[in-house]
Amino acid sequence: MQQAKERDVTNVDAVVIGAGFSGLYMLHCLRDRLGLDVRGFEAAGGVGGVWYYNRYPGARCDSDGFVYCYSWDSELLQEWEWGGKYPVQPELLRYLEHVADRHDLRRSFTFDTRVTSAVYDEAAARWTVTTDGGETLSTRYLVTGIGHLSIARYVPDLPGLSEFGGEWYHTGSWPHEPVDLRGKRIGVIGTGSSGVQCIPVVAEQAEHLTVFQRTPQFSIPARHETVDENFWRDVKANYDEIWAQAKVSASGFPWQHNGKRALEVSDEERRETYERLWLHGGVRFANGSFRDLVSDDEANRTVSEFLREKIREIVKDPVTAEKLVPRHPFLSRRPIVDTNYFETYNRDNVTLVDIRAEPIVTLTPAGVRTAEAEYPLDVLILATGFDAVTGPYFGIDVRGRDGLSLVDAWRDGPSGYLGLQTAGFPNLFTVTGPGSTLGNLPITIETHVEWITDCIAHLEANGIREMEADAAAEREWMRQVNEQAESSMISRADSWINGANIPGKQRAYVFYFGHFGYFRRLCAEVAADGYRGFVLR
Ligand code: N01
Repeated sequence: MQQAKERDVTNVDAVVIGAGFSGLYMLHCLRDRLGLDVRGFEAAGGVGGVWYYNRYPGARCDSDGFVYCYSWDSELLQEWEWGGKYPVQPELLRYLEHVADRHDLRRSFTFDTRVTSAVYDEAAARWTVTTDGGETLSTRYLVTGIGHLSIARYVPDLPGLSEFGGEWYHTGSWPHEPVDLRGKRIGVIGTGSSGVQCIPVVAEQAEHLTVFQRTPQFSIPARHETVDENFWRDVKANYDEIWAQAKVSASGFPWQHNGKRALEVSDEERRETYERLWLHGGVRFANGSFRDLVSDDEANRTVSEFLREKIREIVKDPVTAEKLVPRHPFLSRRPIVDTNYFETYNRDNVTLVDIRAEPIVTLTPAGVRTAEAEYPLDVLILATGFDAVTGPYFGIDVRGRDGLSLVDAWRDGPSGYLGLQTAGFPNLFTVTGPGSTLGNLPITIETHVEWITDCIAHLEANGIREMEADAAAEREWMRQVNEQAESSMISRADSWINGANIPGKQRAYVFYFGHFGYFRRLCAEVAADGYRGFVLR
């Protein structure tokens, strides 16, 4: 499609930022389904989003692979062969690269190019978008597909880091060339999903691994062996039903909780339920048992205690086991799925340092010095997470109506109406933006991408120039987001989910922790009701 150029400004219908799960599908929908003139920009050298950057040893998804993919390409669902229950990063990257090639998406993206600013021109009802490649575009619609944890990796202010004589890496921007860890003394700081995934793999290669843990975590074994050829045959034969179930489920997976409260059944039945799901493994343990684990303290205590016991059973040294037992409730942080995580602490070449009891004083040229000892290291791995949500958004200088900057608009915390738009920024759509659900992400992303596609088709067909969230509707939605979070376990712990992982960051609930199926239905109803809660002019 020919793009109009005026005085070095390229005019297009839509700009999509990001080439991960969100951006790839968004671009496909706008370009190939609506026939719009669309340009995509991606800061990385290729497609993949988080799967482009997170190449650390052991990186894999923690949603079951058979539903951690697009549902919209039914032929691909039949053709694609996942290597296992929870696909590894190279496989996920290959999948997204394959999707990009299969739908000829790369030609519409400019890679290695970051969008630096987006300024709304009210008179023209258009966005002026500039990139670090020196390009300026004028577009009617701007859509962000930048995720929550894309590139804003968090490196804590560790005293002496610049003095450290070895190599150090952050899991979220792992080098593309292999890092040889064999025979080396390695340290890992951080035991979130990234740390828990990489620690067992690193332990197998290291001469010695020292894990510096601030907060112990619950983690569920993946149990890769529970899927076999029959499982895959079954999945492929039943995909329609699988997606239908996932779309009405609580968190985007094709199963429901069992409908019961944890304390309404006998101790035996409760124990048997947890044991069965523990043997099944993976996220189903978190969202496939009793319905009140996330909302009721007493119910939650039963599952948290079950998991604490499992850690004590697996880890042979009782002192190490006790250090690994979390005090916060299960589900107050995002659930983690592991492959041999707790078992790793039974290895002779692994040491666990509880840095709350023995704080890190400084890094030295030779390693890490704590209040009690010196730990010599050749390599330090920081699995210390991300400046979530605001990190990726504030990396772009976004200015809406009356020059309002996104940084100012979100001074009290990120905000959005159904995660789709935020007041003051017309024709800016945010795929899984603030106020969206967080569960099995590909299906949440599809929900948003398809909604935005239908919405833009509606605006085009009806000659509507501008659309934005109504400020009052957005406030009311964020009130519900907060209320839901406050009444759930997620309010009982600090983490990236409420901004508490970054010192000095405004704490805020950004995600809707209610029922995913309800959220999908609500989005559809709002659209059917003439885009209730949005201003169209
Ligand atoms: O980051 P995190 P992550 N000194 O913020 C510790 C997704 N994900 O990259 O708990 C010492 O969870 C911090 O300690 P504490 C997934 O949604 C998905 O692991 O704050 N330690 C914590 O242990 C996940 O939830 C996959 O006390 C410090 C760790 O660093 C999200 O990404 C794979 C510290 C950070 O954990 C983030 O996970 C990986 C300091 N100064 C990630 N600062 C999939 O499989 C921080 N820590 C899809």
